[in-house]
Amino acid sequence: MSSKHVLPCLIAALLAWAPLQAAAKTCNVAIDSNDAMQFDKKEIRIAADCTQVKLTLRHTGALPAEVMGHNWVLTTTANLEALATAAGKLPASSDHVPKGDARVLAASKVIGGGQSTTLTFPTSMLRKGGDYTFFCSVPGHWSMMKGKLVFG
Ligand SMILES: [Cu+2]
Repeated sequence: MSSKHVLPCLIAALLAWAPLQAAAKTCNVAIDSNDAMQFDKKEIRIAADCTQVKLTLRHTGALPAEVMGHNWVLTTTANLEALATAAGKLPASSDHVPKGDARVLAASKVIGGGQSTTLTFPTSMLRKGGDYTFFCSVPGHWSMMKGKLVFG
């Protein structure tokens, strides 16, 4: 091969290789919460090709965080009750999320009426077809504020 063919060959090789790399794709999700201790969604679907989720939690109510604060926590449905119970015993300063707890797959801070918060998490720790539940871990809220997260 002559040297003038080296560069085109190199470019062709790179182009052929590029699609083999997993394309990063951030998927946006929004969920609202309110003064009536409710989320506006019972299910969140994440497409299988999303490598990352950017979730925005809004609080459309007017009550302050100390009275009617909400967060968004993701866990497996199997761990829901134990995690919600443990989180509910934590002080407000912790955002009701136990630090370093492997059962917490993703968690936002607690917000009050008129506020919003965004969190980003990778889908690499989710299994396609796995059974996941999102909930609000503010004490007493999870029985009303929960839903399914479906990946895949
Ligand atoms: Cu709540």
